[in-house]
Amino acid sequence: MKHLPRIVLVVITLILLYGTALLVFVDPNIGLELDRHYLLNDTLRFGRGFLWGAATSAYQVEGNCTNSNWWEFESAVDKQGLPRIERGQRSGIAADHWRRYKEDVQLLKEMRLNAYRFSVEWSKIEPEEGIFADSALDHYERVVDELRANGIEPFITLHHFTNPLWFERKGGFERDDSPEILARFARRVAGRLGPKVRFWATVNEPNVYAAEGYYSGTFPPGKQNPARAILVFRNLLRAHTACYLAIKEADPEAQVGLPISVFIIDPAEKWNLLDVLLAHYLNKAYTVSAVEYLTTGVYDLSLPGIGTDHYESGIPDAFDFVGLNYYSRIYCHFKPFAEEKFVAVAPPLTAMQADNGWEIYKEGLIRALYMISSRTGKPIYITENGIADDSDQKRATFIEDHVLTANRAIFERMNVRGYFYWSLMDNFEWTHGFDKRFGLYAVDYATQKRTVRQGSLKYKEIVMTWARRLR
Ligand code: IFM
Repeated sequence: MKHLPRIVLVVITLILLYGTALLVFVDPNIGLELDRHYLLNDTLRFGRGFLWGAATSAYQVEGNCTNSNWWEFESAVDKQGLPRIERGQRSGIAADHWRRYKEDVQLLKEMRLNAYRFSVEWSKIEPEEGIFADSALDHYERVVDELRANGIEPFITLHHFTNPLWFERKGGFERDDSPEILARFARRVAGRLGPKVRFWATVNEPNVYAAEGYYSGTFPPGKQNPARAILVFRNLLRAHTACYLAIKEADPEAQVGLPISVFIIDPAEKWNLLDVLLAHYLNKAYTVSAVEYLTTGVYDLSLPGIGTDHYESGIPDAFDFVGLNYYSRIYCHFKPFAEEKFVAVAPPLTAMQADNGWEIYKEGLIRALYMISSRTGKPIYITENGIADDSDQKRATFIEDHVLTANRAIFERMNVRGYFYWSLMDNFEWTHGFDKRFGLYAVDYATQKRTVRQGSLKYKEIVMTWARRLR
């Protein structure tokens, strides 16, 4: 009995410590809710130069990227002997965008968009190391000319997940000299297209590339090696800086940035300190580290129990904008006694979901914008945001909610300069093959006919309202 007061004191102290740790590590915006009716009644604040666009990537739409590591990966099997791509699908001619780009530029125009984000396929431009195919560069110049002739701003991604086979075979981004190898390519492309192209995205989603290719092993080269994932992430960030310098050398006026994928990572149980700490560390490693690298030139990654890395480029501030690819959030749960120390938990059954199981969570967009804006203060382009929705029941609301959330972010003084819907048309969604339908336009792969989805017309309506207000 006489020890009771001390025990009570200890318990109270522990509760206070637990509560303080929760408060320190939990994202204060975790419970944020934006009322839809409130967003709908808000004034549109997108400025005159706002870029309204749609995005694609070369491998996913062009077809015949036969010289790429993904082409080879498509015919490989995993450790269980299962095909790497669902149902063993192959990208083949994809959406035949290589041949149909003129028709596709008209799709952008029809949607009243003023920008197009697309990537150039490295394996077509540099099919052998150091040998550049002028015919491929001619092709991309024609695409740029076609866009310009139709009043559409080209926004080029240099590297969107795929590598030429020669580069993959010699070690890809595990190599110390990989940033310079990509920069040589950047120099060549910017030297050719530079005068006609103002916006450049260097390396698409370095965090996804590293995690999928080297942690989960679902992307090529299919490795499951956390230390390699951390190294590859570092080299991709270094590659960004090297490409930034190469492009600026070709055209000092160019606007060069890095598109980062931000999945909001929330704790599966808000009161579980282990989940909260895990979410904190995962967000920091997966996205915040890339944003901080941009501003400071320092790559500091620390995932307790998985790995750490520290690298200083000595070149801070090598970016003009940040690209934000935002789709959804995931919940994480810490499992101290399991072999796999943490797992992603499915969203609550009540949550609206896309066809690929991603929770529809518009508030995550403003949380991601805030995370970037508070750390960089630089312009942000939403370089991807979209939904896999074959039945087209959710697309219109998804687009409206996310665009109006971006509008809200502008009201809150975040420097949002553009919005690109992913994607212009249905395409090869990596390991899902053609099954997931993100497109503003549906593609019938038997005929390659494009048909506008009704839900996409909401996007057109928003852009037209914006244009009318500026008049
Ligand atoms: O299709 C991809 C794209 O290549 C990169 N960002 C996410 C999209 C949807 O999964």
